[in-house]
Amino acid sequence: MSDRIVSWHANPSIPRFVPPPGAVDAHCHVFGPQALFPFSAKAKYLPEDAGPEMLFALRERLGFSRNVIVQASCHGTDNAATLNAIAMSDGKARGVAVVDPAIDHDALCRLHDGGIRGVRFNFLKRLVDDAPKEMFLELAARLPAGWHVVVYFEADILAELRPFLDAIPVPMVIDHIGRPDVTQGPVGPDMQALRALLDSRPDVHVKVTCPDRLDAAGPPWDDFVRAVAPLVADYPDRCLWGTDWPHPNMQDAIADDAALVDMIPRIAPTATLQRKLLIDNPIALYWPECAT
Ligand code: 0GY
Repeated sequence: MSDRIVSWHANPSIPRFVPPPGAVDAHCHVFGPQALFPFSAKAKYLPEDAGPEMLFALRERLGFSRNVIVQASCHGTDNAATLNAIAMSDGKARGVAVVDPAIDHDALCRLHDGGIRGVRFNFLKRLVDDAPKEMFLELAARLPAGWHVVVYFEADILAELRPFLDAIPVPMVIDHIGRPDVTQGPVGPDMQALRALLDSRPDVHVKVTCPDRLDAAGPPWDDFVRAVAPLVADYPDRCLWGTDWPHPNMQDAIADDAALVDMIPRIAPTATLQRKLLIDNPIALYWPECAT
């Protein structure tokens, strides 16, 4: 593989929007540092280091209180970098792991002790070699109590995935809105299919993240706002928000993280919606012992 990639803004601005105290960035990653935590031999991209100190400095700069660190595909199923970041966070981070579906109970318990509260099932072919549905379901049925499953897929395979998703026996979080075509607007086929999934059971949540990935028109990402604000209004208890820092694979359209934060009041215009999106909903999934 060639040169290591930088996919994040070197010097993000200060956002205009001030998150409420206690706000959670519920989707971010760490890369390495590689000297301590080598990338997977199966990694589909090779990033520069973006370690915990950088993540926590960004958290402070953007006005957030906690992070949910999602194991990035470049680290494969070795969660050491994610666990290291959680351990360095003074209790301000928890995580989502990517595991070999054959993982045993003791290893799951060790992940729990390290702050992991879910596993991610990734169906993007450009990121992972295989996604064994039967093995994922077997694993989902024996996750530690209180854990959930995070699923990453693109809208064009949602119909095909529905039997699998419907069979997941624990709460589920959909990454990046299930990657709809936001130019279809709030009631296009992609959003209708996602809403049908949300309507099918009460324990499906959705990350309303990544305008930079999903809205090819670029800032100010108006198509994203048009498609997503109604979803937040209609499912206020099911939505989560995150920066997606350090924005894997986004090196050709690097967003200022402050501009991403300033999207929050455009998709969640009231203080009540913002509190649910940034505090109540992520706290219930990742720090349930702190839920009020
Ligand atoms: C994201 C999205 C991407 C990458 C990963 O684990 C990953 O490498 O999730 C992507 O390339 O779409 O959530 O960061």
